Amino acid sequence: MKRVLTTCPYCGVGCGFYLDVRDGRIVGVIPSKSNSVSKGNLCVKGWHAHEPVQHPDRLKKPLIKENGKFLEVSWERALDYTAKRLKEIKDKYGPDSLAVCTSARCTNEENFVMMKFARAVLGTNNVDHCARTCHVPTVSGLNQSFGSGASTNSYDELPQMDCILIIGSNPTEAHPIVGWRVRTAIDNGAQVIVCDPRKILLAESARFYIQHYPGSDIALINAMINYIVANNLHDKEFIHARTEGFNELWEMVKDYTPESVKDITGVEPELLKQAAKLYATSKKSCIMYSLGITEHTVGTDNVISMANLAMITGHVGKEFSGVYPMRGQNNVQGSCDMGALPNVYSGYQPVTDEQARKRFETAWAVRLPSKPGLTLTDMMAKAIEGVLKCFYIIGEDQVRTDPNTHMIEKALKSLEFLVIQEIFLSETAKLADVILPGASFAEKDGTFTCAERRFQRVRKAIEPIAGKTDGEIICELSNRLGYQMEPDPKKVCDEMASLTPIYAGVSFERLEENGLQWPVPAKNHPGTPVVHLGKFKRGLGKFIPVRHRPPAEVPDREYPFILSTGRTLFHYNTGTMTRRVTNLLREFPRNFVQINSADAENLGIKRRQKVRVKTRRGELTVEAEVTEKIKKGVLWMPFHFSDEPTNVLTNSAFDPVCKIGEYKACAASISKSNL
Ligand SMILES: Nc1nc2c(c(=O)[nH]1)N[C@H]1C(S)=C(S)[C@@H](COP(=O)(O)OP(=O)(O)OC[C@H]3O[C@@H](n4cnc5c(=O)[nH]c(N)nc54)[C@H](O)[C@@H]3O)O[C@H]1N2
Ligand SMILES: Nc1nc2c(c(=O)[nH]1)N[C@H]1C(S)=C(S)[C@@H](COP(=O)(O)OP(=O)(O)OC[C@H]3O[C@@H](n4cnc5c(=O)[nH]c(N)nc54)[C@H](O)[C@@H]3O)O[C@H]1N2
Ligand code: SF4
Ligand SMILES: [Mo]
Repeated sequence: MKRVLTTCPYCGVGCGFYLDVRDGRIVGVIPSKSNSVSKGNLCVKGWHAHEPVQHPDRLKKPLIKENGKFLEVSWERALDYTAKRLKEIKDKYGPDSLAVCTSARCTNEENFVMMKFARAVLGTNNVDHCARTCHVPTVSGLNQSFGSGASTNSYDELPQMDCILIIGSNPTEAHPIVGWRVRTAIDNGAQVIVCDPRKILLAESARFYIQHYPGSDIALINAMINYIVANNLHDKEFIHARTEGFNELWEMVKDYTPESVKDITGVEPELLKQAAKLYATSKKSCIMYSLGITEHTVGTDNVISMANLAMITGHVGKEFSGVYPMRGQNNVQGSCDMGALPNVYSGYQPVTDEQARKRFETAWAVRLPSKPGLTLTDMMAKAIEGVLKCFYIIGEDQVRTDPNTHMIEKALKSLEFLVIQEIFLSETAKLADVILPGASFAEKDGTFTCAERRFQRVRKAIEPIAGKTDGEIICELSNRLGYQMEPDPKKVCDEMASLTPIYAGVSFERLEENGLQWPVPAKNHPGTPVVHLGKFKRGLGKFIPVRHRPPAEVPDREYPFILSTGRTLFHYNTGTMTRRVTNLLREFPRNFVQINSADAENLGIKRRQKVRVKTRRGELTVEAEVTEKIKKGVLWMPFHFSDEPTNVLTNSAFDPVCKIGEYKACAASISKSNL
């Protein structure tokens, strides 16, 4: 028997475990006690992480669509055909008629290779990935405030905090092992403030639970800042020494008193004041936020208001403080870091920066495009317009996960050529012209970077089930297009480090034990658990005044509810993997909608009754979960169920700065269904 130490392929926490391999098959998962992130713990998804890997539904052969039907073909034929079509489209319409989407489920090395493929081989900066639907406001927001768009502090500090403000984040379900750290903090005496339209599990043990309306976070935070400054609870010394723009912020938040925002937020002023006071006056306070903050048309501004609150109280730029954006996918931090974004190379070096571009051009011996590419959001729009002709997508199921499914299907059907590299036949894969079967985390070497900026090793336990890793597939296509690329993960990691100053000290050898937290600017640098110590990355931290703006769609007579969406503990995103694990499927076999008991009573809706949820974009019949836990006037649904796809309902209105869709608030109606 072989025991292979690796990193969990699901959420951004980054737990470590061993895969037990017997006769070429993985037979079990054993938590790693020495892993500094998980310390011997795993959540239920981690414990079952090997099951989807060997599921009979795995794609094992390349497929080409002919006359509407998929035919199994050899690798040679699939790769030759794909390379030929990519070249034809590039020659006919130019490089910017092609786009690639990388995968936050894949390794850093695969993301680096894919962004290199887009830029150096296809000749376009049209490269993006699911951060666009997730934490891209964190990158655009924190970057403006602090100069760097990642978590400021580390998981290990959490158990010693005095106060944790959790806003729009549900760690016990979405980041369970971080949720466990928060519980440890509570056991150690920390006071928790939860701000969430749903009474999540941690709200039960919170000192203050604020149940505000979805989409009212800026008003809520501005009113907290107002109360803190008006009552002289701000950190004047920190503001003076380390920030700029305080007067502008204060001028603006003067309008946001706890009393004046009550109608917008639905929160009693006294509760808001007490919570603000607790956060401001606790010695070791931090903020933890996630998609309740980012997935809005005001996502970037929401994130900026997190930074404003942290800086006004001096709770950032030191140990036991900070802003924790809980990054979602196992490697979404890494995909961003590797430059799988339309405007930057690895390490957030702008494609418009001539020096950076020259460095990559020299290393890669090609001319690179200098104009930033399209975001995922714009790619879909350009496909519908007929400008984008070809899309090569790795490990992402946009048909189920992008907002407004009908529009996404229309976009993908408008393309001349769609290539999907997947491990399962996802809904998006069904629309492909070619499907290239990729390899799961258990079949490859590489690294993932978790939400505390930690690079960790991923190690191969079994041979790729379909014969090739994702990195190998990309490189074989590249070679066919006349540009030699090397898939060996170790060499790719070295190349990445040599081109990226903030990861210059990263190498496979140095990641053996417990990984490394970036920045790691040199081979002898120990990594950085806390960033912005003494000085922000941008110099002075910047207060940016942001005003409340309502969601793109607000309730009206026809659609009187606010619909929000998100996650449950047992399933992961589209559920392509977790719905193939019997124990997980048993917990939640189908979709549902949460509705407040009083609203349900008014509409005569009973527990588990079938209801019809409708928005301007579509409708869905699901079971009702009648509960006290959700705010009156709000509905909530998960999006894990392919057969009952929640995103036919959601709104694709987007944040103008970073183009994230508004998954967390749209107008909806609900009624009893006679189905
Ligand atoms: N089990 C499981 N874990 C996962 C995932 C999964 O699918 N399943 N997905 C991973 C990914 S990709 C991500 S990005 C993370 C996401 O992790 P989270 O962001 O923590 O998960 P969500 O359930 O999307 O949303 C968090 C909370 O936001 C609240 N919320 C909704 N609207 C608002 C609002 O307007 N304001 C505020 N303040 N709160 C609001 C919701 O009620 C919910 O409790 O989870 C990761 N981990
Ligand atoms: N309504 C609603 N919709 C949402 C959200 C929400 O809160 N509400 N959240 C959004 C967020 S935060 C995110 S991150 C997106 C996630 O959206 P997606 O990234 O589309 O969701 P995943 O289920 O993670 O899908 C990834 C796909 O990758 C495949 N895969 C896994 N590992 C590998 C691999 O190693 N190689 C290859 N080639 N393929 C692999 C899986 O089979 C799966 O089909 O969903 C977004 N959609
Ligand atoms: S908390 Fe996240 S990383 Fe850890 S075992 Fe669960 S899904 Fe995997
Ligand atoms: Mo995400």
